[in-house]
Amino acid sequence: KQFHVAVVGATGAVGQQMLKTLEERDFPIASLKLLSSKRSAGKVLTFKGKEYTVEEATPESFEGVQIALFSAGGSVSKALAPEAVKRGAIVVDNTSAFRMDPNVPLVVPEVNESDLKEHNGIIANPNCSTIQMVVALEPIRQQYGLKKVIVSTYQAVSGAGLEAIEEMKQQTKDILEGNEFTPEILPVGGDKKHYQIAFNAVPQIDLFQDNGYTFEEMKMMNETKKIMHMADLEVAATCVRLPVETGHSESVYIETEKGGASVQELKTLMESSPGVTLQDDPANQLYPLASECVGKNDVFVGRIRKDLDRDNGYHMWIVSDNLLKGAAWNSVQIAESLAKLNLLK
Ligand code: 11C
Repeated sequence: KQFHVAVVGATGAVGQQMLKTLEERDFPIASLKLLSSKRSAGKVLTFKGKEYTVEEATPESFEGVQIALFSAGGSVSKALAPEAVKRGAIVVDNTSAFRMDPNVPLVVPEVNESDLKEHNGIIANPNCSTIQMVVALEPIRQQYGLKKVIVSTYQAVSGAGLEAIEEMKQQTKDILEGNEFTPEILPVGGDKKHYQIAFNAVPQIDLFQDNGYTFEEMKMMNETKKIMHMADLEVAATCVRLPVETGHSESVYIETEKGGASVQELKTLMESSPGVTLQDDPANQLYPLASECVGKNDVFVGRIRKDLDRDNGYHMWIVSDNLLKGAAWNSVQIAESLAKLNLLK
């Protein structure tokens, strides 16, 4: 069976990875529409050796589309996802527009694939930093129970789009050459101030909320509870941007319900967990690195240690390509699950 597919935001950092992933996975495509905002319409992109002209996304674009992968920003999703659904498409939305809507499943296939059955047309793809964390934590939850999660992130600039990558590269060059420069995009395009990202670490991703957390931090906390069906999970996040092009890293501390698991038991569990590659051999300096995860679909886990004070406390380092498992691959994986579960009409 083949499907009529649309990619919305095809020219963006995630959109480009979506096309690459659909191609690599050989997703069964009967027809493909590449859509974007007015600004990027007219660009020509290649898919499986064939050229496609990107069209401006309008409500009518979705006539005859069965599955639409959206990654063109929250406002585009809010305006057009319901229009796509009205025309019979199932939407996999990679923005935060619908994630916390109780009528919208928020899905990471390794964790809660069966939530797809409850969909009402829109399925939300979680935030990149949330996805890689829950892939590693779900097997631990299943085996030992999970009480508490404290995460600090070390996030790549590609999470903020192609312009942010460009800004980091240009700033690095300007600093090395001794040129003046004015930060214009990071930490957040829409905020009042902008800071240097090159040779820096910036503890702000997305806008601050009234409670002192940023929206990125709130996404990690709220989405984790929703995906894992654990409204009572204690979870706190601190999200930091680093001058890394691609690959988010996370230092994660957890407390399990049942204490007593050895580090070796957790390593063995990670080795057999779907979507996880264990890279953990301190004696040989083996641990996950952002530079090594780029272009790979898995979540890489290492540095697993027992907390020295708490028998049910563990520390680990979780790394993944934020544009792949964090975005494009998870979206395409959802599309594959929908096809497998016979949910695509
Ligand atoms: C970042 N996590 O790294 C963000 C990007 O809600 O899908 C993804 C934003 C989102 O900047």
